[in-house]
Amino acid sequence: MADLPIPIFTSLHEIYGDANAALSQATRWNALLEHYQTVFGAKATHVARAPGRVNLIGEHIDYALFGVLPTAVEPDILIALSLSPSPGGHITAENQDERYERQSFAATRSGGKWEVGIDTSELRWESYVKAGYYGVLNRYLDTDAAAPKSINMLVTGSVPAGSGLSSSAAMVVASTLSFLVMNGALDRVTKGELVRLAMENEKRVGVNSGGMDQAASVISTPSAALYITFHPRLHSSPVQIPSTHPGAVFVITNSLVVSDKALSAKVNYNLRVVETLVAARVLARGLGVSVGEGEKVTLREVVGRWAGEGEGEDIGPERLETALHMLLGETERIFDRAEEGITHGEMVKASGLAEEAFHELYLSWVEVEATRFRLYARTKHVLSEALRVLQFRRVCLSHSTPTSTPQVHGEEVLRDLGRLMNESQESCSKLFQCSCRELDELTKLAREAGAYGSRLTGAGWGGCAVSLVAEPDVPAFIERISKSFAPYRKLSKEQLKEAVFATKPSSGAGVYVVE
Ligand code: NG1
Ligand code: MG
Repeated sequence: MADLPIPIFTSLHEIYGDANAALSQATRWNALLEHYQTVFGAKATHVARAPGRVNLIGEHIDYALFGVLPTAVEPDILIALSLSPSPGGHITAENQDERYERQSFAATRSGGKWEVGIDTSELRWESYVKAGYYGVLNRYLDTDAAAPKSINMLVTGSVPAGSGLSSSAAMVVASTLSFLVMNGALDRVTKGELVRLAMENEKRVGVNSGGMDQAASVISTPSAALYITFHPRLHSSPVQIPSTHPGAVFVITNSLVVSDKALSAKVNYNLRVVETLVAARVLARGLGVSVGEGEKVTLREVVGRWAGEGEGEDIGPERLETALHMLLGETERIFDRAEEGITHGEMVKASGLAEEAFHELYLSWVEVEATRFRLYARTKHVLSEALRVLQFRRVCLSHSTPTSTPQVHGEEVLRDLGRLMNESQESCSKLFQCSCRELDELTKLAREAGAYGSRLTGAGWGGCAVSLVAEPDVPAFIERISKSFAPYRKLSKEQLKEAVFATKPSSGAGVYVVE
């Protein structure tokens, strides 16, 4: 799937998967195109679209290179575009959301590179646009070439920011696509390359994320979720959610706590990235798996090497599952299990590296802030969560055709999937500490409202939960949760619809050509 070209869309039906969804989106698209003409006095020629995603299971394990199971959702970022007649590679970016001011900028050449002036000291909306620009300029345009094209852009988004539905990745993917298409470079890029480019681009805004969001936003199709693996290279395969009886639906509920991941990265996201990387080295040491002195090995690689995986090889889901089962026991022996975590000094010692080498490898490229490091708990989460992804996938695959699922088993399948989701929430909350009070409460209330399973989705520390609900129960579920979760009681009907909604998988990113 990663080798495919970027789709060029000519109808909304192709994008949203069915006629009803296309119809309900058409108003928004038309409003965007009309607004574009009012703002820029010319018609948009293209619209770059990138969807948000919901991760069904597999949280905070993509940067440890374990497989995850997300699907793109209908909410998306749209960027209407046309070339501007002004010379000099001038970009004007306007956002339909009035909180975000109009921005103008141009690329400059310095030391054989293009620069666009991304300000990472604060979270600015245009940084995501600039991040896309930076990557396209430096990868696809020669520094000695004539100036890049001048472009007018109008952005609109229906992915709530800071909600764990990956608005940031959708922004970066959409902006990367915009600059590719307007500079005539779209046909030089495959889906896989767009994922890699968008990953690099997003890192420029300050979060050392894995590749799940960009891959889900780019590679998804309306027909299935994706099992995405990153080791030894990016790979994805569709996973059909079982067509049980009753049918299953994933419902998103927003905790309404906004998590400013980029701003608090040094005490949460980036700290977890460092903790899991150091944990991989400690685990390798305890298992007698060899790791190069300056190698930033990941947990997935350590597990693979321990299980006899060759260089560039993938042992596959079955052998990986067995290895994870066995290793979960080993962690008790290898790690210091102190509840409160270990100190910096103890962590360096456990790594087997000298202080200076440790600093260079794990701390010199990232800013983190902590007095204690919980390597044991983080490892336990990552390995058990990786195992749950494989189990979730296995349940789906063994019930993927209606004929292979006798109707009486429908409930059992949903119970199995739900249980894995609940265990994931428990692990995120207790071991990885990426939940928050509101998400713990919301997922508990979701189960009480009839969900088979409920868990936070995305980075956590706020944002959304995803719940597995039997299709006929969805209206009753929404009704109950809107009464029981206190913050929902003060929302208007419209606001509630944005905070709680059933998701449909949608197609991945692409460019719509305005006729
Ligand atoms: P969110 O917070 O939804 O953007 C982040 C990371 C993912 C992944 C998840 C946790 C970014 C762009 N994405 O997702 O790569 O690590 O957290 O599973 O930061
Ligand atoms: Mg994000």
